Amino acid sequence: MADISTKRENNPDASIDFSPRTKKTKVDNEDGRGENREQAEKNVLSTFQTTTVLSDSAREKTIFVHGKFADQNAVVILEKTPIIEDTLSEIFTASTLKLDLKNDIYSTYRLQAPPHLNEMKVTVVCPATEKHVKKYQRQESVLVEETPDDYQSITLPFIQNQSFSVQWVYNILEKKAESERIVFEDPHPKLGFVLLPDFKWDQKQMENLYLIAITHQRNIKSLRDLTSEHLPLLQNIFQKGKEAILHHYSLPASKLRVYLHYQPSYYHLHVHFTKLGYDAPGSGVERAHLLTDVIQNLHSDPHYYKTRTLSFPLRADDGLFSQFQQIGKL
Ligand code: M7G
Repeated sequence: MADISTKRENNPDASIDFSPRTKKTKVDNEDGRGENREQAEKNVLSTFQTTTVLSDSAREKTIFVHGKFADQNAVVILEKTPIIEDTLSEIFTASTLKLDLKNDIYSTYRLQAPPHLNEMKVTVVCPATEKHVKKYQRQESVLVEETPDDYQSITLPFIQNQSFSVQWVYNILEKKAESERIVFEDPHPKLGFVLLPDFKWDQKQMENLYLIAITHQRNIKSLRDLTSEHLPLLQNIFQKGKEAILHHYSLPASKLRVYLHYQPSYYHLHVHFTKLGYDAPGSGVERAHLLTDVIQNLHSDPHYYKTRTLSFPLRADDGLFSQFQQIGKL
């Protein structure tokens, strides 16, 4: 879960002070390095004032809420966590149960599990920009076909001006945040990367395993920037990322979906590792590019991603949408 201490480091200018409600504890990394981590003591959400529900899903058991902490805009995401097999016997024995209906061989109940088996994952973005609010709002998308010229004249200037801050990425690379969560690191400045759990994954069960590999190189924005020159980097991420996941989680490469997003939300090259079979947000063909395909394409054409038309979904409230609309593409 993305804890609030991480958020605070991502937003060093944030004027909301969570610190009086937190305490420092000493935690040891696997390599024995001591490190301070802040643990939430009190419920910081108690001061959250809801403005609107941006989206929700009964199926996914999530709700995305826009609101405020004092005068700061925030997005709070609540997600009911999956039921873990290991906890079943405790759920069966230690819960209270109320019968809803009984009909022939069928009966339904409402169960109240002990609090520790009834957790929700909470993600807080504070202060949230207007772009964050839009990101989490339910919206229809349309598919855009972006030529290399469109990229140069429309997309590139747009993302140079208006993309999300990647400060959280630099915090990870510089060990200012989430250092205790790092699963593997190759420190090489050109070929290296940091592999760690994505903040969408609570790491409680393998079914929705989700890690990201973030490159140490800072000048590669996205798939569009990749050429055959980056093949050693991509192969290194693929090989060592798979090995680290096998070693750490005993999950073989054949159970992994390894891909890049185009367009990403954050323009610093990173690779997604998710468990095959988990319907991860953004794993559809309109946005996800398998790393194996990317490597092969760059082998057959060193400038493949510089010269191809690339499709991606765009939401109607995305600033880029109106730019493509102006040139008659949408
Ligand atoms: P993306 O393809 O740029 O955008 O992926 P997306 O969010 O639209 O998929 C960025 C990935 O980084 C996503 O899977 C996010 O869940 C993840 N992510 C974003 N933030 C702000 C953090 C963070 O602070 N920590 C970690 N560990 N992961 C993050």
